[in-house]
Amino acid sequence: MNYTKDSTLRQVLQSPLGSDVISRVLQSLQKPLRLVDNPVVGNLRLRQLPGLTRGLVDEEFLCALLTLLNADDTPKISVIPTPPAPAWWKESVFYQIYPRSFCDASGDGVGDLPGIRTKLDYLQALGVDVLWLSPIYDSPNDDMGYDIRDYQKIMAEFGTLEDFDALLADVHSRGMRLILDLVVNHTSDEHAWFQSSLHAPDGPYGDYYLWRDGTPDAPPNNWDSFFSGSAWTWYPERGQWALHLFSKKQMDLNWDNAAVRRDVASLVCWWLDRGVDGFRMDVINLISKAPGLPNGSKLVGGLMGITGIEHYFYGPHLHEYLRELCQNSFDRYNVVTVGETPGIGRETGALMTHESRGELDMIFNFDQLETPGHARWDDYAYDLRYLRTYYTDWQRRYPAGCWMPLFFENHDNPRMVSKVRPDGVWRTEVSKLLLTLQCTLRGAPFLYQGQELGLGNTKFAAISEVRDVEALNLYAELRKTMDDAAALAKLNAGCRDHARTPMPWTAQGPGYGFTGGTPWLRMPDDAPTHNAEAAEADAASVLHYARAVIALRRQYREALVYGSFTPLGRSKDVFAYLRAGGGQTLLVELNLTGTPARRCRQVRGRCLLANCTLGEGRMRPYEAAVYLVTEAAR
Ligand code: TEU
Repeated sequence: MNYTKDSTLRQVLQSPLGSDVISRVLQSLQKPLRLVDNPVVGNLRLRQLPGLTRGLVDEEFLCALLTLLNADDTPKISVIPTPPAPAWWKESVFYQIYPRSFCDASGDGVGDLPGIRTKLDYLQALGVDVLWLSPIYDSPNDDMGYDIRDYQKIMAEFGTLEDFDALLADVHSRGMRLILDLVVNHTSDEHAWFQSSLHAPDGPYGDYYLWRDGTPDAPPNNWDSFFSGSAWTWYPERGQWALHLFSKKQMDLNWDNAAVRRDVASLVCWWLDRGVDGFRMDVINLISKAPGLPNGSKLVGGLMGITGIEHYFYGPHLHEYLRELCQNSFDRYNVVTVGETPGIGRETGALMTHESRGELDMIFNFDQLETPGHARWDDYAYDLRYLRTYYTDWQRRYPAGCWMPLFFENHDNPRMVSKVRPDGVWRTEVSKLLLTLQCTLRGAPFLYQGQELGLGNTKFAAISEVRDVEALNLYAELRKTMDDAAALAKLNAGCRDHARTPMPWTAQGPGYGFTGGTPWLRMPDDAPTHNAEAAEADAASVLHYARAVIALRRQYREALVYGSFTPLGRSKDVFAYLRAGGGQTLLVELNLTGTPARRCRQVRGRCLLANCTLGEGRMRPYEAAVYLVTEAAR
């Protein structure tokens, strides 16, 4: 189909990309998705939007949208409700480790690979199947390892390749698996490829990065860095600009260069030959940039918080490059791939992961991490009722040949319990409710280190306590227009260091079992009360509940992994659904509010697990329970 300004919104919705873009615009404007089902709205032509939105949707946006729509004519994946094909990674519970903050065996205050090895009993007892390590490769740590200097060397603070091999062998001996974090949209500026590209423009690596001509006072376009400022740095040595979507030391690779794609496939195979069970692939949807690197639309920049993203979040060669990489590496091994894909929605995510596509196995969508109209840096109380809308939509409309990760935390986001209850009340119940959701919806649960302890945010009292380059750059920007206290308050709302404070293993300060030295980042405020030792001793702890709900998922695998999903009830406060398979039906009932709520009376069952003492009356605040359905309600 050729889209033009005379195309109607209904026609645009037929495009996977168009559907995702319209969903995101509506979500940002806090309008219901069903708005487009209105025939009047559906018949609106694109050319009418600037007038109807008083210029909010501008001509620049329409041009960018039409370019995107006409660049990818792939039809939507049909949602035929067939049973999912079995796969080991669909049955697995994943656990993300941020190695820098997990366990320090050497005593230098930085977590390391031998330290992880000392905690494998703990992880096996938790019941997780696959460990995902955030980057462990040699790095100057400008972005804590997401700026790789040598893909085939272990970061000195973390240990050696021999330490890695020993860890992997130990993980495998326990019947567990391990995946690494693949960061190949960019490398460190200290990587040999970049140094060669910079100093030998006519050499073999001269075209490995995105270099553009210009003058030192005018970057090639208006693209922002995710980490504040321009996405361009001028290099007098080469007399050109180089692109970095992230920090100034994270240089974007030129994926249009076949030699880059060949070298990436080769380093992937090097790790797969070493026995690694797959990869989480950092910002992998950003690898294909629009030809000419055109200026970004002000509207998109406002909606997405970053100017230029429409020209690379779903680029013209993305599917082609993913398919090529899979054919030249992953497809030759029995491994799992999960793409980290900021900006990718349900329909474009299906095109990147459906089993018929020969691309990735899963992608992370991040729309559940903030409620509509909010961004990570906003200081607000997250309303859990949004999850009923979000997951009902995804569970019913994500095609059967796709599989969604189920997560609420990672190393880039504040702790979810603190977003839901900034006051800290009901923290244990909310932690258990979120774990119940993750382990009873259809998809792959991804727990993040410390979530099983119910860890919350840490209040950073001064910028000197913060380590994250994103936060430090943002603080410098904020201080141009606000005082230190206001800038810190903004930082404390969304800082990634909330999730990077080291794991507390015991109640003994100052290292709390994480280190015998001085931790590289301050320990969490929760360390004295929410540590693994205290959790082990408390039968009502989040840790014991996490073990139980993971075990439940394994016990009722036919229903909770591969089974059907049927939402129940109409109350917005209660998320109730059935999971049925293998002759078993389970009811999951969650009160998403801090006030009592009416129960779902449609089915009865025997309670298998609950996050509180169940009563006969209304549901308690944040009550979560799983029942084995014995009979339909009369
Ligand atoms: O994050 C990219 C990404 O998804 C961003 O939106 C992310 O949330 C970040 O906070 C920027 O706003 C990945 C990694 O998870 C992150 O740790 C790295 O800093 C980034 O890529 C660059 O490698």
